[in-house]
Amino acid sequence: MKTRNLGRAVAIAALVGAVAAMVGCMAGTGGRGAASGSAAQKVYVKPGEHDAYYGFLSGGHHGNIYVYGFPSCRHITTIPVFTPEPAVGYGYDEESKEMLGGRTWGDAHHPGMSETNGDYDGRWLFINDMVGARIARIDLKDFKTKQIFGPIPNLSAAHACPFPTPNTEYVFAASRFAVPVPNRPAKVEDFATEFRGIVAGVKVDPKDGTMSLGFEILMPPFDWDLSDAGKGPSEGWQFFTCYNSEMAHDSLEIKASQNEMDYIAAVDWRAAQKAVDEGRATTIGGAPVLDPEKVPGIVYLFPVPKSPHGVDVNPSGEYVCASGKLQAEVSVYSFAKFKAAVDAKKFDGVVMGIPKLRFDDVIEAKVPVGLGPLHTQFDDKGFAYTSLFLDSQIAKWKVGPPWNVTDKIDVYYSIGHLMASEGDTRHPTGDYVVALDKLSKDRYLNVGPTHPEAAQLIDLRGPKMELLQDFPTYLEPHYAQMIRAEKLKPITVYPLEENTKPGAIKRAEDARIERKGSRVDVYMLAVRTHFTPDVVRVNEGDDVYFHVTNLEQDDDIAHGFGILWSNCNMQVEPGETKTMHWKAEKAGITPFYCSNFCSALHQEMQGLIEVRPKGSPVAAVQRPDPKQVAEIEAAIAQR
Ligand code: K7E
Ligand code: CUA
Repeated sequence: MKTRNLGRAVAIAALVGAVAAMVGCMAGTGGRGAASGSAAQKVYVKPGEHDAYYGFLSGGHHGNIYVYGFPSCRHITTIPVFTPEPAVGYGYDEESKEMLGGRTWGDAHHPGMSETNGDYDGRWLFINDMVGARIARIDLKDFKTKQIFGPIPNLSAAHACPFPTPNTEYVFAASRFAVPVPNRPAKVEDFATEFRGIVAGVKVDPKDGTMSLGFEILMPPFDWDLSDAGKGPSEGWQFFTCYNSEMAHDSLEIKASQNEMDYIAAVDWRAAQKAVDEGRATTIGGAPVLDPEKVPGIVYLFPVPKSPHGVDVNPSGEYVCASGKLQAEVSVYSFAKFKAAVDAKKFDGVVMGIPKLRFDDVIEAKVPVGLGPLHTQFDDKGFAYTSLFLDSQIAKWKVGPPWNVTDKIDVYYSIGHLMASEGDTRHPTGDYVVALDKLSKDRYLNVGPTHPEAAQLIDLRGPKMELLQDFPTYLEPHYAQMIRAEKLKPITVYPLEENTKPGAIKRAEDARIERKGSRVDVYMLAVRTHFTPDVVRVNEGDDVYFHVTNLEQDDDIAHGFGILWSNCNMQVEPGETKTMHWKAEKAGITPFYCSNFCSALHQEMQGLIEVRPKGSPVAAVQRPDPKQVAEIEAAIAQR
């Protein structure tokens, strides 16, 4: 026994030693590969405390936005944008249903924060629906989608989108798939002659963010891929990468990889808008379209090796960085050289009316980052971070001589975009980068063949990048934006006095049911713990519109409104009014209830719709029982 115990003690001591050595070793190398103890502390945000950053991750073909807190990597909320969301009733109530226009999906790739002087100003978040060529604006005052602009005419999908300009004058969209413009019957074999690409400049109203079409430019039928806005010296220019300059219409994975060089298009958006304002555009599909053959000086091309994907302008605005997917380098272009060549008219031919510059006249440096470079972000110390899809790594490199790679870190696995804290602004904060990995494989508990997407938080503050945390996301973030939390000041209730919705009521005595023909409008109040009216009488065949006002002015007291045996459900937030249409299909009784837990008597917050046989006699206006109204008013006054 004794010997055995001794043996065990020795074994335990050895184990403790080994663990200590391991921890020491990990700390010494910055805990790479696996998060160290210090990494755990760096992501720990105490219960009740808040994160330092908001992160907005696009939901990809889920069509929405995921909101995370960093450094904790906690999922805080999801903002429905292009896809209906039944819990809050987005796409179910009349207003949001109209905004979605009958579409039930979108493919959201690139969130773009509004900017002032090249820095995030925290007003709006724009996001593209790639497949639908639409752009949505989310108001960061209440984290709600307020406008969906599009489908933008003549555009076949918008991937290079929206990438706002430094003062949010414009967001952009460029067609991913070329089609005939205007779209008409055509043979796919005539791709090179009949098909066209489009770059669209979408104006943003500086006061309220409303989007409207500024201009479109007819482009060669290449696949326009990504974009970024010039800033500082390059402000006023918007850069777009493309692939398939071969103009193949089939077997793209082979045929679109033939050319040594594809292109970046540089658009002078002020010149383009001026040309439209001077009446030099042709109207196609209702849009003012500029043809570079007829309107010179609005767009130029310069070559980029090997099917580029991302294009990113560095914080100073001096360099335009593009990554050929099939190349092991980032190509860094000098904006000054580009501008000098344009001013000297030093062109190397013309592509469909667009002057082309020589590669050697614009290139500044080639940085050997590694295999499969896709996207680049920046910090506050003059370094860039490029995602490497094939190597499953991030490469850190010096922006400026000697243009060398100074660090690399493994990511798990197959990284697409990456997002640095305010990393695409004039003043990145240099704290974190999030790797948005395409494959998670073995990183999480197995949930069957559909794995979650993998995101990873990496600390940029030390000399070496340090992996801090893995966190899974639902399908499928592409790009993201990370903004310092103090820049956002969202409201917590809608002030009742500002609620001017036509269906709004603010006193129980205004609750009523009005009928015009077979249209019935129910003006309903929701307040803990009652709907007024809670008995609604209608006739079979009526179209009933419930205008529900939540009278609460307390944080986090939302009421739900769900109708049995229907698709009708919505959440009404404090001070808000929403309208839900319900068809009285069948005579009988249909209950409705508050679907959002709101109070101790939440379960009692319910009511009945009495559907009478067709043609039953009904009053033009019904009001709830005055005694009930008095009780509700008394309860409201007591709060
Ligand atoms: Cu996934 Cu920007 Cu659509 Cu790159 S995109 S990875
Ligand atoms: Cu109101 Cu639950």
